[in-house]
Amino acid sequence: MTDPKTLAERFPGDFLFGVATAAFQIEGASKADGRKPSIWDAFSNMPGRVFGRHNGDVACDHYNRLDDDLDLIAALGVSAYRFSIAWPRVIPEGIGPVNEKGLDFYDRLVDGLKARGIRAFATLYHWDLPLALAGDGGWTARSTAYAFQRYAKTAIARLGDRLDAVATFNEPWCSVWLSHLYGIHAPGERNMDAALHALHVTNLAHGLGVAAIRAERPSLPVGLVLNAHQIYPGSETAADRAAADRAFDFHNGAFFGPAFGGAYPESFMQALGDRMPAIEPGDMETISQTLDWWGLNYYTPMRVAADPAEGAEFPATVPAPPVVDVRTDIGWEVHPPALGDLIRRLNADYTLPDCYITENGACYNMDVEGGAVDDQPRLDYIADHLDVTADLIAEGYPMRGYFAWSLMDNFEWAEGYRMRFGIVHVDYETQVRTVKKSGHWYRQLASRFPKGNHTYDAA
Ligand code: IFM
Repeated sequence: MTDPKTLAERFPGDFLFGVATAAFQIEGASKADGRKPSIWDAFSNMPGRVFGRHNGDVACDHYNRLDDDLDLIAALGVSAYRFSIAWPRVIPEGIGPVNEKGLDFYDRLVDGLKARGIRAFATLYHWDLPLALAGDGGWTARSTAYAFQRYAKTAIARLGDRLDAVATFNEPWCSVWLSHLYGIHAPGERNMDAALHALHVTNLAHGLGVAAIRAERPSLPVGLVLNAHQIYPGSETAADRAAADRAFDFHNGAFFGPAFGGAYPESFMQALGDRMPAIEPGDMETISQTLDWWGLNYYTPMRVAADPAEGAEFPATVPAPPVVDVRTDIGWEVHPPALGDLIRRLNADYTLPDCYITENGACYNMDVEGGAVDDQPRLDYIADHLDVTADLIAEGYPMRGYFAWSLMDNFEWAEGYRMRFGIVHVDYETQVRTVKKSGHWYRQLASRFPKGNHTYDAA
């Protein structure tokens, strides 16, 4: 269903349509106004880590183009903007002095959103750990959780009065497994023991962050953004189904279990518990404080088979091929029903609060031709996933909003700038922004909201 008017009819009037970004991917100005390096500044400047050795020094130059970009967001007709705050701007060395100029930037950002009647959804951590903390072990060191707690308190003390929602972490799956076990993201470790430490320290930091945010601003809705995986077995054999269960516990349960149930999954602890760092008294209570909302970042399903290798490490799975060969330009399988299957499974397994789809979108690398970008496959991808979201609402799931990833093309981590997810094209030579076909379509949909029975007062 791609007619925006018809699609809009499927959503309640107060459904939130937004766009999302993250600081390191768009801001640039990596040395401006007291910012110090993050682990991604260091990682992207190492040989062989990021495509073309691209880095975040300039990115979309959003730091210097803030007002124009806020106008762009407003022109897209959305009622919410999800962005992240850069810890290395606010507390440049992770601990120690607070950088008022760094906070000033987010003050301007939030004020600019309010002036345009757009809700502000902030994320405190979207992977840009201050590099100075790496010297202490980064996310493998328990001290980093306490450093995060102070950063959360500092950011919320300054900005919390004008935020509409805050998330502690974006996709801890990436900053834990992808960064410490698979070696793809900064700091590029490939070590299960390090990853298990990063897992518990990150979960603890989330809990400490929730407490710090609530102590500063009890009325601010606090959440956690998870890139949960819909995991299908590669076949109906018992071995592959058991593999899918193990994969669920490893990829989802290690985050959902502590946050929404106060415990790591049993199978996970049986296999890896003796390699976990000390779980101190009170940790699990801290991690499992009730949240006001959670965010799902969904792109593609995971398909797994049992790993035939003798003694393979938990979860002992290997990738299984997609059932249909429809992929985006980054190679990710397109399968919208997985979004529905995932929400149903997660709500069956855990008691979850309101859900926002905090990221969904597709990588297609079409360029500007004749002043326009025809990215019909991205438009179709978004429309199809919104259709599934509407089905979920009709089934009674508390889906409250949808943020397109991304507002504009940006630094796609290990892929550098070659992979484009924006509904707005960025010419990195000139920094000219061109709204793509998907962006024009999204505006026609989003600008119909809030409508009718809405509860939000933009003033
Ligand atoms: O660009 C990323 C984003 O930072 C986190 N979620 C997935 C996106 C696409 O890979």
